[in-house]
Amino acid sequence: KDQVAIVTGASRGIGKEIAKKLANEGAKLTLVGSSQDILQSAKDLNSEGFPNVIAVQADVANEEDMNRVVQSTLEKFGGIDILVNNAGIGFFKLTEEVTLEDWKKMFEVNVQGVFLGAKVVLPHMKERKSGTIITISSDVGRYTIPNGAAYTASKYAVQGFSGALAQEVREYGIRVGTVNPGMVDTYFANSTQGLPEKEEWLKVEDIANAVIYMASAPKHMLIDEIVLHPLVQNYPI
Ligand code: NJP
Repeated sequence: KDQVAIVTGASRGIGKEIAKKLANEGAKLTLVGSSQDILQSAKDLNSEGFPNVIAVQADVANEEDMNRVVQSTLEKFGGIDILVNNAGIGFFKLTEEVTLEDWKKMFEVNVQGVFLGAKVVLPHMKERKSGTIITISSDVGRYTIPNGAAYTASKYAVQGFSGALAQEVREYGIRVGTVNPGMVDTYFANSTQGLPEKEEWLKVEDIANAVIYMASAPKHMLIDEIVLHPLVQNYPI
């Protein structure tokens, strides 16, 4: 309650639902997305009775943009308690069909974006000796899948980054964790949310609930990682 959260990738899918649940819990929010759709996400929440929600159109891979996100948040709400690094992209093809451009884009959004998100909020969290950084990574940050070498590599990088960062900032009272879902019904990888063939997949609410659980854990407790799957997914544990 009364916490200030930044949620990246809140235009649609998982991020939009995380924003809604955080708003319901009483958080003040800055929503981030690279397209103009992000403005609509904030308007939707404003009209649902949440005035303390703003949108900043920004590319998570762009340092100036992310500095602007922090500046706008501090100006509007006076602090930052929670960062949800959710923005991410995915494509699945044979490695020889992945162009260098594809590869760079994947790492820019999924890895550089997570690094920059953390980098821009850390000075404020350190000063206040408190904060929670939650990254939506993936189950493929823990095992590998065919046709997904680039995506898998990007999420392994995110796991490594988050784990090391968690140790680095523990002494400042800052908690860093990841939520690692399997297949979720969203717009991910050029899909559409609500398709009948994805009925048994995880729902955006499932991931948002995990984020709320992680963010609202008592201050002395760090939940390092939550892994969740649809029962229908064949997941090698
Ligand atoms: O995807 P989607 P999800 N800067 O496409 C934004 C992970 N995950 O909700 O930029 C800022 O519906 C984009 O907004 P816009 C996945 O890796 C998913 O499923 O305005 N924002 C939109 O709001 C990712 O990390 C599954 O177009 C940028 C959002 O990101 C996270 O879940 C499985 C951006 C994407 O919404 C959310 O993905 C899994 C940028 N440069 C992990 N580029 C799954 N769905 O099955 C994109 O294991 N966005």
